[in-house]
Amino acid sequence: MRPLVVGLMLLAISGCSLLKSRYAMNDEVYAAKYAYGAEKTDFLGKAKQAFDARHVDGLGGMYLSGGAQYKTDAEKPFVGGELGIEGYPTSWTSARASLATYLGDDEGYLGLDTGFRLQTPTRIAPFVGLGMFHGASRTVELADWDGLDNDNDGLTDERGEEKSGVDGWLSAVYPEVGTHLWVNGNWRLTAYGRYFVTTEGRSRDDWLVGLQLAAFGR
Ligand SMILES: [Ca+2]
Ligand SMILES: [Ca+2]
Repeated sequence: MRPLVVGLMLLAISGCSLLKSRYAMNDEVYAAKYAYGAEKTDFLGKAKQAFDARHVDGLGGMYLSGGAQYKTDAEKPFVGGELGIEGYPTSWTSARASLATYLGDDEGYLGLDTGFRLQTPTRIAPFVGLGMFHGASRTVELADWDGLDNDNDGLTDERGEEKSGVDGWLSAVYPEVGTHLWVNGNWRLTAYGRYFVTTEGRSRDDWLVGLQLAAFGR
């Protein structure tokens, strides 16, 4: 229920501000610059205030993001999620760091994801970036042969018994492409594609596409 309410609120907020040419008046820098809006007939002025996002210089915020690997075959795709922070040292660069997790069929990874992006200082902002993930891996495997009650259910080596363990490390680097949309002065929606190149070998390299929702402030 709560996600639905939040979603509807976001939709309402974005619906309102998407129709405004002075979309970012809730940001003090933008608001100061466009305190006096362009005249109704000043189409260039209107367009400028509708697309200008140079106010993002110096913003910092938090984000949630989630994505899934794009697979054409029947193999179960990786899904991933992040909770992180992102900041704009300049209006056209941003850097981010997050706690990230990636889950596969019988393995999972938890670690640190970092990256930076180059983007246009505009309301709709295409970007390119580079990121890295380093994390520990947890795998689940069959353990119906080792003489141990691995899952503590009182039965030893029952059919299908499994064990899990932190057994390794995954590192990945990825080029990233995507587009941001500034809903208003501090909410930003992002769609991205990342091409993961991991220490698991080239056969596991693949595109991961996802969405990111970020809230910024000064
Ligand atoms: Ca057992
Ligand atoms: Ca066992």
